[in-house]
Amino acid sequence: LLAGADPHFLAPSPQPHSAEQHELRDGLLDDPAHIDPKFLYDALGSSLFTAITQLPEYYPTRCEAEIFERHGQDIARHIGPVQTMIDLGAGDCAKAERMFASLRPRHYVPIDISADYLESAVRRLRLSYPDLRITPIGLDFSQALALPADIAPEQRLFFYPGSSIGNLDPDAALAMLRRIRRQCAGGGLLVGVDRVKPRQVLEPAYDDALHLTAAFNLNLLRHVNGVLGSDFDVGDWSHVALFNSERSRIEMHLQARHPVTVTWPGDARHFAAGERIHTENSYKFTPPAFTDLLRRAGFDGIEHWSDTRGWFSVFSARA
Ligand code: AVI
Repeated sequence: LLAGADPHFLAPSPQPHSAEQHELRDGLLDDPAHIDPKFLYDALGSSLFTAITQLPEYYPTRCEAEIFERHGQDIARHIGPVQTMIDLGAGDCAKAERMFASLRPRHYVPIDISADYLESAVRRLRLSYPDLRITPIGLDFSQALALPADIAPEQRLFFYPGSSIGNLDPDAALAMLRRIRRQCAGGGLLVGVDRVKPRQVLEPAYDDALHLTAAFNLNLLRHVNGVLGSDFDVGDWSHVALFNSERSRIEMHLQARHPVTVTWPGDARHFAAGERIHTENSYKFTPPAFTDLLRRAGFDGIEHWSDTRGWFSVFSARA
């Protein structure tokens, strides 16, 4: 009866209500706990990732740039004329920009979950390429791939660089490639893929001397606090990156430095010292394994190019 006078009565429900909150809650209560790597990419996380790509230890970006530089014309010949280039996970748009000279797209559609970060990159691009039509889309394309209907599928070249496909588990990677193929029948896909190599090269790329990757991983907890209303303290956790050779993937985890209880509206979870939250996988492929994945997704006309050390490959395929 006195509900109107109780300041707590109309407080938001303590149960998680958004889809993201549900997803986070389920992952945190799972055993072992996990958080989807998309939570790495708030505005600060996206900036940290851009910084990571400049680290001496993080070879993928430089290897891929070398491939585009040395084989750009060959790649463009394989693809043929490009009307619309759809950039999946565009970030700062720098990778696509490197291909503009050889691919000469008329329309560029960068898609990224971090819409603010994308907007500032697009503002810069518009100044440098006044004749290029640019349609930025802020979207979590891991969920759905809705594109403007006025772009005919055969005019679509999907650009999926940086080995981001490697951040999906095998089933999800296959599903994503199938979804892309359905969206570009008669068009194509240009995709960057990181290759299997010795642990001595792989692990420092994900655990660098400047600890930027540690900051990138830990920042996910601050992002999660904002979304879920949890009370993660970054100081309670340390960054772990290791190569799981059986599953051909780098794994990133956050490991409790001491016993920690994390709470959020409606729930709590206790973590013992040393207990981990799995935050990311980054799969590494051999060229035959990735060719096979593309074929299973329905692509053909598959060709690939590699850097001089054979650490990274770029695949072109027809849908
Ligand atoms: C975006 N993605 C391809 C990066 C990778 O290498 O898996 C993300 C990353 N995680 C740690 N460092 C970089």
